[in-house]
Amino acid sequence: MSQSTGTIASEIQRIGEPRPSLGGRDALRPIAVAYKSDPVRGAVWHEMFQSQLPEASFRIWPEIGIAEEVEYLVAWVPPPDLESALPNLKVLFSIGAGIDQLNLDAIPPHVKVVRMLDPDLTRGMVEYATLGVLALHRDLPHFVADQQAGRWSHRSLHRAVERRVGIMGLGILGHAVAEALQTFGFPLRGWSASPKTIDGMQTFAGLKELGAFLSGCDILICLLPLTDETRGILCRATFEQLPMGARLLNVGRGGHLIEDDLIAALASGRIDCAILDVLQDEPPAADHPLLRHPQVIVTPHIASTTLPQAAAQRVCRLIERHRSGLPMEGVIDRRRGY
Ligand code: NDP
Ligand code: OXD
Repeated sequence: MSQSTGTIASEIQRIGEPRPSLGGRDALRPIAVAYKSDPVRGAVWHEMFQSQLPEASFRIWPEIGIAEEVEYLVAWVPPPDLESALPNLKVLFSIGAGIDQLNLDAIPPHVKVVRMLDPDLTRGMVEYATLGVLALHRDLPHFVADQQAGRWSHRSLHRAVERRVGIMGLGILGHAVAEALQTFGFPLRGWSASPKTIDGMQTFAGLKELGAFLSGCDILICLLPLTDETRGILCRATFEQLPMGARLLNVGRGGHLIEDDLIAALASGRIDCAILDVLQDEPPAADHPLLRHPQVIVTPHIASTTLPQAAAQRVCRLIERHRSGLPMEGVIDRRRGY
């Protein structure tokens, strides 16, 4: 399967590239990097910086020393008063692949925002999405419910070639998931913002083609970023355009799904069963109706994650590129919001 834009392969290649030499004025300037996230993972980041970018002073929040020196921030969520807290910030590295947790309006326009692209994160998502699609295809949510109720009941087997799988979001993750699913023989289709040509996959783009896309999804996977355009996209109107008894895998964000609409669609049979890795509120309340729903399997936002070693190594290489005036991969487009 090939795509017109370079994705994972080019990412892996770039991480392995030799370190660019730091030239010009920047070579002499000390590098101060602040880290504001889980401190246990932060200790691993610190060690990696010591070995990978020893010239950098790595500071774990809130012990960041002289704030004016900090030009790079690694964070899941930056401080709300970012502009005054780090007045000389140049780059904000998000620890996540998604950046919907950031308030872009509060980040000064000259600060570049870079999301996490990581081959291990992609591999993790491929594993989870494959697991989820096979589980939905083979009726696992029903068998789990049967077991819990002490029932032993058979269901008829469907061939993968009879189960059409549709992926919303054909970015780094959606494309990698499509490649993996192709080996099982599922007919694949995908939907993105801009038109794409991908071997072995029927593609659709934009709201105009959403209905045509949905009408052929027996299993729908959501791998979209959460933006103003995609918030609440998994709603009644969307479910009504799916074939009756379709199945849903949400590995995007909880904000994509209108949870009450899913509960209604499960009750009406419009949606047969679902696997959700993300929910509106994380963690959800203990009595959240989807947690105990017999047609739903929920996992606690673990589909994939970045290992701190690889993430830190990646950020070291990106800082070197930035200081050498080279472009960095993963810089988000603020206008699009992803
Ligand atoms: P990318 O930015 O590489 O890809 C996003 C894709 O979504 C692109 O194909 C884009 O279209 C498409 N898209 C965006 N907006 C729209 C829209 N309005 N209509 C149609 N298509 C749209 O993202 P990734 O693949 O790296 O990641 C996707 C998401 O996965 C993340 O944003 C995050 O929310 C989620 N995620 C979840 C994890 C988990 O553990 N559950 C872990 C990591 C990520 P186009 O190509 O035309 O731009
Ligand atoms: C991410 C996530 O976006 O963990 O990286 O969901």
